[in-house]
Amino acid sequence: MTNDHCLFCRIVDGDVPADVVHETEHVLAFRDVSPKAPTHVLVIPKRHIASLAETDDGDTTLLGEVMIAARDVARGAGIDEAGFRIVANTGGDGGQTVHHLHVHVLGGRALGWPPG
Ligand code: DGP
Repeated sequence: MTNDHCLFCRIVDGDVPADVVHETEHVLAFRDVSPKAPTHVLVIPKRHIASLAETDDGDTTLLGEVMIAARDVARGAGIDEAGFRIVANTGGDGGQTVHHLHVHVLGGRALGWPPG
């Protein structure tokens, strides 16, 4: 189920355009509008879940599908062998700004650590 007030739900519904790079029955992946690396893709469950903190134990399969999709995005971008990063900003201190669970797939350059 999607949420009319959620930006990423509107992307799922096709009401807001996005550069989709990968899609499965339950998962969508599209390029971040403000890329922080040569490859910067967001992978989301199509169903509205506000954040990782809002998941429950019944979401295990869906979360696995999100991670497998992130792997496939990395493979598709040709960054899987060089390395890449998965980030799930969660809540205020986590820096989450869009409240629909998403993982960032970042790569194509050497990434610094720790994050800010
Ligand atoms: P976060 O800060 O982890 O909640 O990341 C949200 C990301 O969403 C941020 O990197 C920018 C991206 N973003 C915000 N609005 C849009 C949009 O309309 N389209 C796309 N493709 N990305 C967006």
